[in-house]
Amino acid sequence: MNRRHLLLIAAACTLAPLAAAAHEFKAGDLVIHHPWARAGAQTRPGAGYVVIENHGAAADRLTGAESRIAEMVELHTHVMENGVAKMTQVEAIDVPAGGKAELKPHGFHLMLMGLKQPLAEGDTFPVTLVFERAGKVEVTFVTEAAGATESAH
Ligand SMILES: [Cu+2]
Repeated sequence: MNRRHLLLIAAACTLAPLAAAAHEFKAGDLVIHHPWARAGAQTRPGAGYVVIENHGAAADRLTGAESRIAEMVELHTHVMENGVAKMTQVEAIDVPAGGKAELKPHGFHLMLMGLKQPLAEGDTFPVTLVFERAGKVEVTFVTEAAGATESAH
């Protein structure tokens, strides 16, 4: 992460250490809203969701992510195959100029592979999002209830 992003995040971060509290992060033209994950066992991959707005005139792309709580973080989407919804890995998720990328249940998501700890409701953990233009942006995910299909936020 470069110095400019660090300063912007420090200035913009209104993170409250409460589950489901609204929080957002800014990096250049991007505003990253309420990163959250669904609670679950350590033995299964975890899913992470976030909305990324692009207020700039240039398109960006989310090309990867990493977190110290997972061996690997993949970008996934759902596709229908013979009438069955399946997850599949994607190389990048577009964040169009003046638009947004929505990572949400049944759509694009981060898949936290090889969890080093269970995802417990109320916990927070850091994830570094990697963008083609904006570079690396560290955000804090909040873990919400196992049955959550939408963020409580
Ligand atoms: Cu997945």
